[in-house]
Amino acid sequence: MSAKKSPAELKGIFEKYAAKEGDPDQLSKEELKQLIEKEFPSLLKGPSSLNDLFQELDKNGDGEISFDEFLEVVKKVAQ
Ligand SMILES: [Ca+2]
Ligand SMILES: [Ca+2]
Repeated sequence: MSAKKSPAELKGIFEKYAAKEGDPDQLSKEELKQLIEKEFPSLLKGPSSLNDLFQELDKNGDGEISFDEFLEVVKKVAQ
């Protein structure tokens, strides 16, 4: 499976999971978990747990992941 996804695909993935609960433009920790497990499972095989990943991604500390913050995941996958 290629980790490379087009910007449109990424936006689609983000929106699909972000819309599950609460703010449809933000990923909660549970939504991020589902997204990572389904779309980027390789991220959880490394040393960082989901909690670490969430805290790292939530740059503004509001407890949710915006699309801009989500793009940091993509950079990690692309490395
Ligand atoms: Ca949400
Ligand atoms: Ca945030």
